[in-house]
Amino acid sequence: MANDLQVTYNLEQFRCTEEEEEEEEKGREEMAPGAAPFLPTATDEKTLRPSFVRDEDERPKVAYNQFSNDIPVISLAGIDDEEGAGGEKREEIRRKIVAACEDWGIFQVVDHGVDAELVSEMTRLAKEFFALPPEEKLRFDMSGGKKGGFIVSSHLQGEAVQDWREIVTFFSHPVGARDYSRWPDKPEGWRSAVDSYSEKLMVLACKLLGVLSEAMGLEKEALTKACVDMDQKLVVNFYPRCPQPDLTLGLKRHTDPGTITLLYQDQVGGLQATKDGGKTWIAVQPVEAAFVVNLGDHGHYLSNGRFKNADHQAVVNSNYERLSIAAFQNPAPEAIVYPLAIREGEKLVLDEPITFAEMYRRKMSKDLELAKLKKAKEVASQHKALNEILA
Ligand SMILES: O=C(O)CCC(=O)C(=O)O
Repeated sequence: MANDLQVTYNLEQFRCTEEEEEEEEKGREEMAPGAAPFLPTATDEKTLRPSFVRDEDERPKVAYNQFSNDIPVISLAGIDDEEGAGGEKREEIRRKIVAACEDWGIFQVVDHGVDAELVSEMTRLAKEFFALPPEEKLRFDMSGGKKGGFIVSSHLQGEAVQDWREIVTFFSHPVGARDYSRWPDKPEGWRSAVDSYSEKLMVLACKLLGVLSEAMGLEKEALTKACVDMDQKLVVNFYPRCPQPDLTLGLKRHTDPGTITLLYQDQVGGLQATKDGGKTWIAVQPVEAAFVVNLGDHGHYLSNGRFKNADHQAVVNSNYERLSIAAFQNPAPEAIVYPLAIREGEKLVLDEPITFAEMYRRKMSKDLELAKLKKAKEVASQHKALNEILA
């Protein structure tokens, strides 16, 4: 299962260590020393800039709106029922969630208890923010490893290609570590909407982790406790219309490093998942008022690989802009990553207990190695082609 980590992860998803921030900073500086960043929302260029053009093997294979029904939509009505009277509902929910986690590591939930008005307020405010002039958004520029704010794409050291998106990141939990100076103050009301959204999503995440804990034969709080003081990061993704969507991605293929991610997406479509390392893809059907739930690497390891870590990406299109809001529920950096339940006949997916910070560091360096290897292969094949021409 360790090779599930072969996919790339975007740095904005995690409360990173100082060392990682330095790496990120270096990466950004290498990309554009001192230059004003290019904003995809602020251009009507008819062709993509080379920095956004992906290698052929990474380009979209399925259209943004060629939807599949493979990912189950699960009603959470009855999730709070206790054992005994009414407990069958919770049991049924658990069964469906487990089946989805063993299959794709992805499912959608409805009847989840998060107020539809709050979600629509969040999306309204987010859209208004991304429509602001560049200088307003760049007041909250997150580059240089700042703890939250606005940024274009994501750019890891060693990663050559940019994602076609703009994002705002709020480090929302632990609450005591919030830095409100990094939370955009426009449009009016956004901070307080984010505040409420963060709380509601934290509650929902804990409920889902409760169900998964029980499915692993553990007490309801086991997964939450394994996160120590659970982190939450909200990332608002805005994918502008793209002039050449076949050549690029809104967000490159990755698994999330944390425990679970709750993703709200609008009705446009763009989220895609793969089970075979990116050879084939399905486009997740947007469902009104649903959250997409993705299992992350931490959840995958704690279940000893029983639950898949969702391998996914976002594609863009030339017809519509798209908005999604991800709530990344991560363990604290010092939380120990090691299987909590091992079923008969299973081999351990980890050799030793490690901290989440260490798990993340290994993931990053593996990604970096893979990026370098890919680059080296490309150069070798270019040399070969040149030699053949010159021969
Ligand atoms: O926008 C999407 O559909 C995917 C977002 C995502 O995977 C992420 O933010 O990590």
